[in-house]
Amino acid sequence: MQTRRFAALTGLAAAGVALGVAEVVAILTGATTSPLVSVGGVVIDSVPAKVKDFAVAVFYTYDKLALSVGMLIILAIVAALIGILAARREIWGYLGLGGFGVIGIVAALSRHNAPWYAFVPTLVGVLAGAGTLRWLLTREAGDNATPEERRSFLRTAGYTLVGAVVVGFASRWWSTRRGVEADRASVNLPPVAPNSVAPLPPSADAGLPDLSPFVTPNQDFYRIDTALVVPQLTTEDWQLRIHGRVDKEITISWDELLKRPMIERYITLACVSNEVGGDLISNTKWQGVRVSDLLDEARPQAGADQVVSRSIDGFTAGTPTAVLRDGRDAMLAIAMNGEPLPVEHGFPVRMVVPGLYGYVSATKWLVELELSSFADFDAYWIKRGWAAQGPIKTESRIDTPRAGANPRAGEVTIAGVAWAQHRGISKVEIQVDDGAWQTATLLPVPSTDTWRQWTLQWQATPGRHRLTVRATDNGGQTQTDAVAPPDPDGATGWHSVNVEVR
Ligand SMILES: Nc1nc2c(c(=O)[nH]1)N[C@H]1C(S)=C(S)[C@@H](COP(=O)(O)O)O[C@H]1N2
Ligand SMILES: [Mo]
Repeated sequence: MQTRRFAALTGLAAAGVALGVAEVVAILTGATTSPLVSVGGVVIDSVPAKVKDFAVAVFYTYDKLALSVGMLIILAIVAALIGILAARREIWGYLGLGGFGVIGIVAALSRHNAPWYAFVPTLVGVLAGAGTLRWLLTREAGDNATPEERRSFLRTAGYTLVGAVVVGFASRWWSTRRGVEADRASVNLPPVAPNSVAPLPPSADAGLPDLSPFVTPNQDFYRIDTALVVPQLTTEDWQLRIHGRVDKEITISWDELLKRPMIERYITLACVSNEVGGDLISNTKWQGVRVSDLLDEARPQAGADQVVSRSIDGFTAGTPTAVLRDGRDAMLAIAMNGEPLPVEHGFPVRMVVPGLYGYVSATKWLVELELSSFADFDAYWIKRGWAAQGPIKTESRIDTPRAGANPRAGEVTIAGVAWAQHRGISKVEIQVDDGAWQTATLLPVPSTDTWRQWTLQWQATPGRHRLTVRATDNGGQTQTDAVAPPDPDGATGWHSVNVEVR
């Protein structure tokens, strides 16, 4: 029994060294070639959409953290088994490590834009792991080992394992902080022309506790993406290629992008996965360059009805060319709230299109715009069954009082947000229990491209009450009460909260 535990520890230490060394080599040769990151990426891209919805539902946006932890647990179990097998017959240990290696190498080489040397980190890691296995097997304390020999082995193997894990995590952390964060800190945002500065009506925000602020602070902005580790793209390495069905292919660098006329706009971004009443929606002041200016230069050809925006990590979104050229402020954004884009929100450049869900428009770590057609190409989520067209649906949410709150009887402020990006909100109504719909007060907005706060004073009477909200957009469409799930093109229904007035 004791012996078996030692054997398991040997396996763990060997696998730990393999992965730790692979991490270090990957950081030196290009961080995405790491076996852990590439296998995780393959898993994310191949899990069925339903499983992913489930993961997001259970782990919220920590789904990728959950995946990493799950992968490490599975790896640890397999590594321990390899150690136990290796104690029986050494060759089994090397075969096991080799099997790991093959999976890591195939995954690394299959990733988008993988360099030819993507196999190197895994290969070096597996060799280091095999060496560690050999070395520990010779020291592994057998059944007739003395207590001192056992302790000595435990120390050696334990330190090896802990050392490998620490080195692996430290190098990953170091590469993130040093490279792209330093680059981001050194960005000087160019000024925005005075007539392009977004106006913000001073009273756009009621400033109520529990009511989502009109402008979401960057650190609170919702985050959704398929990236297991955030792509590390510096401004120096960044370039955008506009190609495909265009008369003139264009490639621009970061410096060239910054020389272009800059606009600033408040635009509310929403995720198609947002449930009724959910919080996968945020609003910020974006700074960037108009997409239409760049498209005009590239001159899309007839029939190129889809612009495929592609991220450095291979993610794609498909946006109607017509929408990008219809005069709305679709932008290549470089800043949120006056700061360079946070790395997890797409540094250095992402796309933002007023009125469309993120999955068909808001590509982060953007490096390509390819003119194509909807008939010819399905973007990332379309291949997985979501709708090719993703206009944001008219929706509204009650932020205060919160569900389950116990306000005092008397005057209670009901407040929340409503959105119908690019159409605008014209009316919000509240229903208490089965009463008549009451019209809420709408706060001013800078444009039709943002959400809109609303408030209503309610004379609350003691007891349980259900509050329901519905919005109407400027096109006269009232939010439907028909309940639909997010899949395939956005959830619908009315948001209700139950409260008990004291
Ligand atoms: N590169 C990349 N860009 C992406 C995604 C992604 O997975 N990868 N997800 C999209 C989706 S589904 C949404 S809702 C928005 C979310 O942007 P945020 O994380 O800045 O809120 O990014 C979009 N851009
Ligand atoms: Mo999304």
